[in-house]
Amino acid sequence: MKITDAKVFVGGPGKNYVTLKIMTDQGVYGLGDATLNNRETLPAAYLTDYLIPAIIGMDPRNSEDIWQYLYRGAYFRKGPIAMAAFGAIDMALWDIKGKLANMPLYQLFGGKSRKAAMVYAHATGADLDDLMTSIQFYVDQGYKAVRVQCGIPGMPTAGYGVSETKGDVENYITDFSGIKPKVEIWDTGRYMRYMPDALLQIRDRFGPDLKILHDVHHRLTPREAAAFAKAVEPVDLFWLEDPTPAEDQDALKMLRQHSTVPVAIGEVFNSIWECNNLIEQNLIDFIRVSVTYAGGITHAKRIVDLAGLHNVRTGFHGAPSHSPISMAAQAHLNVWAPNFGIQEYLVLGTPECDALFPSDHYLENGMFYVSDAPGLGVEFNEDEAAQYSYKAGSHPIVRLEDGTMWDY
Ligand code: GCO
Ligand code: MG
Repeated sequence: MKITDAKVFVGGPGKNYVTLKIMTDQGVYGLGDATLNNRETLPAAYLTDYLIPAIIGMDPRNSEDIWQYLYRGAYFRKGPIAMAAFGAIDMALWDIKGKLANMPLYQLFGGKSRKAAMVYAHATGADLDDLMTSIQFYVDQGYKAVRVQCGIPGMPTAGYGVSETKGDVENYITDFSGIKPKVEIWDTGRYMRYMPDALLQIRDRFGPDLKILHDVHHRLTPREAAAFAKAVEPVDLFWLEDPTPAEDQDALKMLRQHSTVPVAIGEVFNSIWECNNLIEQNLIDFIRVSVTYAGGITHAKRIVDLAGLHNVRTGFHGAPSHSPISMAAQAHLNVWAPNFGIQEYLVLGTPECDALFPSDHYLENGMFYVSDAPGLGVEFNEDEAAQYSYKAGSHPIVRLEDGTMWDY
């Protein structure tokens, strides 16, 4: 069996999904996602210029060897661009394998460990009142877990995950349009003084059962993160996400010494070599990599297994930038993984997105049910894809009030 050709498509409804389709001499094809949010053209070029020509003629069933070929063969390896490109190929090869076996991928991993995967939604509010409305909106739909972000009084701009506009509380997504980044202004003091009590009010309003998550988006120093974690302890958070920029991994020790708040990190990681110390030293509770940025199913599964040895659970990244293809790959891992924790999931189920990526995966009462179709269980409609093309966009950048650059 041989890979005969592969194509890359960039575009989608409101998103630049980078979709890879690998064809074989037996008519079976596989799909992969290489969407690297706001740098989408780069993994697409990596695939088209370097990787696709190299894999043509290979046996697609040898997904492990092909992964090693891509990774070890690159010499200058790792990094989100390369790993997203490797990841798309890897997903597509697993998709082919599942179709050949006539089995959904979770069966190839070891079958189902649970009937469905708990997901969390993004609640947001320009202020706390607004946020309460947003949380209620998701609770009413049966969600068991909600990430909560709200505007901070006196903060010069809205803050991470928060709309400037009051009432914009359902499926709010940061505006990434335009190639020149917008500037947001951040004030740590105001955030630290306001947010712990706001979180407590949320707990009081919604009771003990709701799983409450909060994302700091890398904005605190190690000492501030430790103080914040200590302050939010009575809230009983499901997790505190990205309290610090995680390059300085030893910094997490300070947080651990002061608090037992569960910590989730890893959405910007792309290899097991960024996760292993945090996992092995029990500095985190949830690992947040995604199959897209972390080299596909082959590599992400390795991270999941390492995490399992140390009682670290999964909490795969599921920002709207991930296409239904990688979300499907994660859905298969989620029903299998013995150490599954939770899945981030934003309902983008617009008719346009469903038409581009038809599938039988579905969400009900805050639980994600995986399709039993062979492989990933997602289709890609090329006729639909023809109407979309790349649209330039960028993450906002963050500065302090005096102009100092900060982490987005
Ligand atoms: C999350 C993340 C995202 C990122 C986005 C950047 O927890 O979902 O923080 O919202 O900001 O993926 O591209
Ligand atoms: Mg995050």
